[in-house]
Amino acid sequence: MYNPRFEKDVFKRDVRNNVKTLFRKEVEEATPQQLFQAVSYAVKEAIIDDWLATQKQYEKDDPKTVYYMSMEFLLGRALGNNLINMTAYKEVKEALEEMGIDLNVIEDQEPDPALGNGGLGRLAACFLDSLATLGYASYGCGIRYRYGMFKQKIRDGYQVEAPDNWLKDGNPFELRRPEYAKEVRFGGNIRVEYDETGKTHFVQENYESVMAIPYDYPIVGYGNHIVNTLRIWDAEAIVDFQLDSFDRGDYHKAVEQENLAKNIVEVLYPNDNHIAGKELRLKQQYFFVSASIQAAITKFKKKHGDISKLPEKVTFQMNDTHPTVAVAELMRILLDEENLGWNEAWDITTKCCAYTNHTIMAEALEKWPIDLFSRLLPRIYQIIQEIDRRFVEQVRAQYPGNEEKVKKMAILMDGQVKMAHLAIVAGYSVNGVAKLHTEILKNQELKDFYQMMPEKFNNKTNGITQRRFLMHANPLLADWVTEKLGTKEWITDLSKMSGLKEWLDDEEALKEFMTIKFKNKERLAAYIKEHNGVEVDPRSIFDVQVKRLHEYKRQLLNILHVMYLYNQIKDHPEMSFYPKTYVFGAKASAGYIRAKEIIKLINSVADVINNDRSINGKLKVVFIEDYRVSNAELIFAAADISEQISTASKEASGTGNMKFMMNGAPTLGTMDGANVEIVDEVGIDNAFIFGLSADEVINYEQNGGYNPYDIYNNDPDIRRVVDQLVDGTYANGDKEMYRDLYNSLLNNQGGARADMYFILKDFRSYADAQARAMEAYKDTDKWAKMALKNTACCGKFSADRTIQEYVDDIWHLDHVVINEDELEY
Ligand code: AZC
Repeated sequence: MYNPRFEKDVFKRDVRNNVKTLFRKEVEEATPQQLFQAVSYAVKEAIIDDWLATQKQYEKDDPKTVYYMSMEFLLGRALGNNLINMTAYKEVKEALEEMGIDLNVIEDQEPDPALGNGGLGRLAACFLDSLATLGYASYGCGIRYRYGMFKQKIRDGYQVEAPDNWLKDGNPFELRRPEYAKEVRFGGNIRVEYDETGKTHFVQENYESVMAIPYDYPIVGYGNHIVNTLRIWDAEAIVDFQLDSFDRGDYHKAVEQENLAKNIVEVLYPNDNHIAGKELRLKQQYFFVSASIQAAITKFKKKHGDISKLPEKVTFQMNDTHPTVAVAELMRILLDEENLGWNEAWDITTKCCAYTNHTIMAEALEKWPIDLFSRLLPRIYQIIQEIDRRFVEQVRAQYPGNEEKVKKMAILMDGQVKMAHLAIVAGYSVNGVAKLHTEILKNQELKDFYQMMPEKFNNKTNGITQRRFLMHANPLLADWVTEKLGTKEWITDLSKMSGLKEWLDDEEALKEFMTIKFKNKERLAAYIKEHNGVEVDPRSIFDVQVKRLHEYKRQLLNILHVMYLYNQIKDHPEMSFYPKTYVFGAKASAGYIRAKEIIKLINSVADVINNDRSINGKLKVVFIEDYRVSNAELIFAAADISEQISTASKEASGTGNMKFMMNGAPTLGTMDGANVEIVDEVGIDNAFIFGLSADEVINYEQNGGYNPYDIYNNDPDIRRVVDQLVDGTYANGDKEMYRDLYNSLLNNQGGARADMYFILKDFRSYADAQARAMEAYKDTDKWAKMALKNTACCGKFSADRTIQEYVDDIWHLDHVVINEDELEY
């Protein structure tokens, strides 16, 4: 792909100029951060050309557009990724080298835009990348949080949260677009008016409002000149600081509006798979949803006029239930502003909205107290009441006399607004994110809805973008793949990776593959040395679990097993043991106490083991501070083993599992989420599978669980590690520090079953899988083959494949092409 701005001399001149105009300095005097800014603005100029060209093309082709509505976009750094997708990475790297600048150092100056928690937010970012790369018109719609995901510090083994002031040096890639601002209203009351024709009008009065100001963020497609837009909204007060309003005593109101605006976009809620249930969160939801839908309708009407045609040109995908108020907001606009009748409005809405479910964890299902909801969103609540009334009528018609059904399925029930029910009732598509997950939705969690409207349900197994997680994260492997395949096609068609299977029996190729892994392990070891002060041996097995900290993900199982291994090594110093480095990375949501105890335990175990000279460095444990997209890229590339050990049925899909696989790390995991499909692709012999199946787990759950004492009493090794939680071994003699973890494994506590995530139940089987993995690693050739097989079989897990399925089955978007010859640079 050609862009004249990346010609070396032009680019170098631009960087020099930027350093001058931005900082009044010469390149030689500029700080790395200033150079990052200067380079980014030079790249942005190139992007803007394509951004304009894309808008022009869309204007001409008038393609159907998807609005991907999400509270979270976990983008990760932009500079490197933009260069890759502009196919200019290598040229720019060289140009900068000629100026004495190291691109890697410059990239490290960029703060991670961490506008998301974990899987759901990162998936949204991958999807935008794929949409642009495949040439589909799309907007990401979200919130421009002033503070993204907190920065994690580890102090004395404990997690400490620090604010993430990611915007403090400015954000070179974004564009503020005040001309597209929209007003969003909260609270007040609804007055009913009748006009001369007798038509009813609903007028919101005594409300508070804020101005939503969009910031546009370019989403660069790979090598196709397409640049889509992520539109994230900032809030500003609507204050007319006119003296007369002070006189009228409105000063107070002005200050309130100022505060409302400031609070709404202040911070991302750091909960993953868990709701906080705070009023401010609902405000955030309605704020960005209302602004985004208003903007979409304005845009549509400017071109089309006839609102009934909306479903032909627009579709709203709701990323989990967080943006589900979209349904009612669209109804509000159609009813109150476009003056459509209910049936017409409903017909349009139910052809425009679709819903993705990302979890079956009960604590993540959004339900809002009706009093809070109706106070904050009075008109929206009225509309939901009417949707609910009509839906309940339908349920009664279909299941006469079955009030149980009504209770289970109503949107408004027990004083709550059930957002998932709203999404399913109004959506034309409901999808899960991996085969197993979708089956569980259909047969367990959403069974009643599936029975009533089976046609809505479908599966879209998640994927990841190879542009970031292979090309950018692992340039050595990316180049090797291109060389071995003899083509770069894999960059936009990951199924091409299967061509690597030809090299599975080629000793030379396997050696090269493992040498690359080794270099990546050295790179990570250097990072660990710098950030943790711990020396790890790149020749040891890097066994990695990085993801949000959650009990269902079972980091506790992993660390208990490390404690068990340590006991074994101490008891049998002579036993054959391949040196292992266990790497953890995880943020706990700030209020999740047990998750924080697990972090502390991991660090305590690390402390004891890493400082025990008697084991000769056979075992190391590292907790990587502040796990985030940028260091994840280093970690995936360096992993030997991918730990995906959630309690079966709990992890909807997982996407980290795919990133490891792509980078040649076999999965050690349960048959959960997308692990099942990974095993399908790579073959059961190229993974280490253990533990209860989803059916078994569900079966236990439906029958009151199991008794962990049966295991504790009969397995001395397990009993020993569990007891070590309360004998002071890892707490300087303090027997209480981990008492809660101990109790969680053995005793029922209030509503929670003992060992509700089946850690002890799966322990033996996990230890076996660990032992099998170690045995396999000892056979270097066999291991190399297994690792390469994983990379070769990752084709299915590209987000490009996922997005194409969304397009074919749900969105029906039109493919857009930009003809390079027609570009006027
Ligand atoms: C996550 C799921 O836990 C994870 O399994 C999945 O891969 C990911 O979504 C993307 O689909 N869910 C969340 O991050 N959060 C919520 C509320 O589900």
